[in-house]
Amino acid sequence: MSKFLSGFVSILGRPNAGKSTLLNAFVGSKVAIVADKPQTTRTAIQGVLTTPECQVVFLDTPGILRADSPMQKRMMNSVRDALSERDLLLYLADVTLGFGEKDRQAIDMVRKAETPVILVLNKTDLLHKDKGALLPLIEQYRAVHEFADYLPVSAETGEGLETLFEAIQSRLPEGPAYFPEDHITDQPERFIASELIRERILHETRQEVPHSVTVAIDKWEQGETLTKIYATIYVEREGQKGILIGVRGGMLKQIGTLARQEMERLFGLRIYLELHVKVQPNWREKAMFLNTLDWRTMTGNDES
Ligand SMILES: Nc1nc2c(ncn2[C@@H]2O[C@H](COP(=O)(O)OP(=O)(O)OP(=O)(O)O)[C@@H](O)[C@H]2O)c(=O)[nH]1
Ligand SMILES: [Mg+2]
Repeated sequence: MSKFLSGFVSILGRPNAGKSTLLNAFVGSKVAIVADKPQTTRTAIQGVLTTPECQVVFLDTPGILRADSPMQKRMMNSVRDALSERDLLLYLADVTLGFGEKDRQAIDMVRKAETPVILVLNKTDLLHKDKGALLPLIEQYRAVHEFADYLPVSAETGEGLETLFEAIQSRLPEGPAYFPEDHITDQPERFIASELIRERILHETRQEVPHSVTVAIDKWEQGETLTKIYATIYVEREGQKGILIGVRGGMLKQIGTLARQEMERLFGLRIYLELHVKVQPNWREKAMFLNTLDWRTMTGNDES
């Protein structure tokens, strides 16, 4: 009988490359929020995939960038943490974008880990030409680092994911299942709820608003038939508060309804969701608010 395999695999890349989409596709459930805007993921997100032969503990990470703000520094710290003691790294590249200096810098950070890296060429569904068109891009990546493999995929349509998974599995060491087979993430529902609210905001707003938002769950009351969740959305300026509330409260209502429906579907609970918006100038520079970015440092008034 062949031995059970298990390992830790981090998903890295520039912002918006499709890292969280790939994590969700492998896990088969939404564990990380996704948006068509860079800097969606702000902390490391675990997603676990268990098959009869193996268990892969994936870690999705924030997109690699030059950190200018205290918030971005925290994000890059979680990228650095995700580079150590891994069995394998996946570096996602968006094939619709050319290779540039920022890619070189991001790969520089990743290769310092001295761990094998698979180059995952994502969004191939957007290529009009055949995959041969990827060869020059692959050569540019190969020139900066000798990757363990070069695999085209579409995290969105699923094309190529089976081959990628086989490549991952073939590089896993023998090991135990670290989690029960139905475990898909270590994030508490409370944090997922705040992320789902933020995801709705990312989808409904544009320009600087998405980056100026953080969400805190103030209270979580688990009833017999109804769970009541009270959350505050923090923004940096009055104008952003106005945008989020919308005409006669329409925008906030829309965000609340869609976030609640998604929570009900994911958690299998009936939910009452109450949202408030508060202005907190420069929250991105304040430790207390930066703690809301990650459930590991998040605090609240009660336990979920
Ligand atoms: N067409 C297409 N779109 C994709 C694919 N993968 C991801 N996307 C889209 O790309 C955008 C970014 O996806 P995310 O998964 O949030 O990207 P990310 O790398 O996690 O981004 P950050 O968390 O901001 O670093 C979203 O609009 C996704 O729907 C793909 O294979 N094909
Ligand atoms: Mg992401």
